[in-house]
Amino acid sequence: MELWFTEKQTPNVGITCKVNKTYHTEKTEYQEMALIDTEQFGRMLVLDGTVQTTVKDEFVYHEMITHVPLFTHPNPKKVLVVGGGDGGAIREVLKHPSVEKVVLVEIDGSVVEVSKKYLPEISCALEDERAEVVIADGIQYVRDHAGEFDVITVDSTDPVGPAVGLFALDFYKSIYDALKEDGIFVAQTESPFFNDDLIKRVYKDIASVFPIARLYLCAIPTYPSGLWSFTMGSKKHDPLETNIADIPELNTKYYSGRIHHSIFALPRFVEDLLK
Ligand code: AG3
Repeated sequence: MELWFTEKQTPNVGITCKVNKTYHTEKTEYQEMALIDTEQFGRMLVLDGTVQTTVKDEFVYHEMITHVPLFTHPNPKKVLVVGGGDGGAIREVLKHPSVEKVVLVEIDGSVVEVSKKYLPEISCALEDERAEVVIADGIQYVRDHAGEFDVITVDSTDPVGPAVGLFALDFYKSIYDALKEDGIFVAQTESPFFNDDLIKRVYKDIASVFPIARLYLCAIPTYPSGLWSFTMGSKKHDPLETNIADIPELNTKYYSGRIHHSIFALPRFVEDLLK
């Protein structure tokens, strides 16, 4: 018998994947979680019915949420990842030799445990000695750590349920305060096709808090519409001024020095959202 999983990305569109095996399902304190093996994308983490990451395409998201801010900053030493309990962002952050410490603050300890068990290629760096995993509310953690970080990335779920507060103006203000004087912040900000109102609002809020606000795009096949956005707020360093000749080759599959500038060239309809 064939089994298929569908994420209803909007009330009218879905992505459907053939399932080879269900490794784990759980109702955690915060959400419903499933870890399945799909024929097309390999093992997949699903939270509240939405695809979080898959073994086949996770590299795009995790490289792009980390290397863009980390190479915009001249010397990132202390990094915070809010959310991202699968550890993929941490793995990429730790490719930077300048990084002395990366803190992961994830609200749902079960996501970390299941990722360690079933997604070793994504979660491997959670055990690194430069990584600290804190199971706590990211909003409170950020409030309690003023002036500490060079880079903060917000690797959240969609802006529903536990993640709503991670897309709020007040949160961006406390992120600003948690950064050092030349700190940089990036958040995942959904699809310009399906979440245009959110992108408009978030960009406006981030631009009201940070002197430099930039949005960039990449292609992620398992996320709604396949075109995904990240929004950066920076106190001092502009990613458009990064000297890309200085960017070394890391072991990456999507990010490169060439792409560091090109991702900020936006399609007209996305440019219009930022006006
Ligand atoms: N966090 C962003 C997932 C958003 C996907 N949305 C959806 N499928 N509706 C990904 C976590 C990876 N570390």
